[in-house]
Amino acid sequence: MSTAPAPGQIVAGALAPHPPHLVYAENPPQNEPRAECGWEVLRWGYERLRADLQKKQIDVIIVHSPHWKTTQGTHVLALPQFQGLSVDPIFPHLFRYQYDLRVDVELAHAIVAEGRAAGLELQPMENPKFRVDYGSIISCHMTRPTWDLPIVAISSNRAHFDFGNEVGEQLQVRLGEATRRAVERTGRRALLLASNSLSHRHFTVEPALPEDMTHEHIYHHGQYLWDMRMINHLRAGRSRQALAEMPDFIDGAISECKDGSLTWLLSALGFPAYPAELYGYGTVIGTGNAIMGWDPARAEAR
Ligand code: 2XP
Ligand code: FE2
Repeated sequence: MSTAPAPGQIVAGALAPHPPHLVYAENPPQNEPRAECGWEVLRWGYERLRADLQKKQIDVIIVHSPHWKTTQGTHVLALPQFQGLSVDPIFPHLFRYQYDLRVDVELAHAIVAEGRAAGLELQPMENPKFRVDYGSIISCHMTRPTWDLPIVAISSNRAHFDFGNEVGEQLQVRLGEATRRAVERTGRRALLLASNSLSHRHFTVEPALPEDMTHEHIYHHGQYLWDMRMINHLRAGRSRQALAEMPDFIDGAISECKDGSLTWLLSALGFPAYPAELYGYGTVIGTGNAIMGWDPARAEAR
């Protein structure tokens, strides 16, 4: 059944991690390297997420990425179009991707304005030569490979790193609220993506064939336990408990949540008390990746 949500709301949210390996293994025309296979369980998870999102009317995707790291507050893409070649600095043999994307500039400015009104430091990114980060590109590609929707990309500021996890978390909660207000004010039906992995300890040696799945496995039992703990909270609708444990999770699992994307998403969604859908969990070079979705309409129907 197709749903037609009223304008001015977040129609879905997803935890949409960005290992470049997933795009590599999909072999899309935009990416130069070719793969035989790999990380299927995660890629099938994305397939199921995409199928659920197809049932929704969505005007725009807002993505918050750990790999656009800004030190002077939060930046937001704010020109109508960006194009270029995105090369993963750690995995240039897996990800060399030609991107050409459209931005919802009005919504971008609304996020900047709402964030500033809440006392946050925000800047619109208006340099036409700016190279969009690979985290934003990969999460958007895996969620919506047709690129038929405009996006708004939001940077991760360095507050967790510079001032501590608690300060960083507070800022991301406020940024999430400001994002929600901007969506409501502009009348958009928005899909929000948090681009981060969960546990994040990497292998230090890559196999000769990157997609050789005989090498892929959980790196560390303690990190796995942390991932399961957070996933169980979110699947049970305990997002406030997940938030409460986030500073310890970040340290215990060396988590990419340290860049704030998941906290921003949970805050924008109003800290869901309804269950998240788990579409897939798997490791990529040992890091823990969960693909999860929040559907506010499903929660209302309960
Ligand atoms: O190192 C990172 O942050 C990456 N995005 C690449 C690799 C695997 C992630 O899970
Ligand atoms: Fe990453």
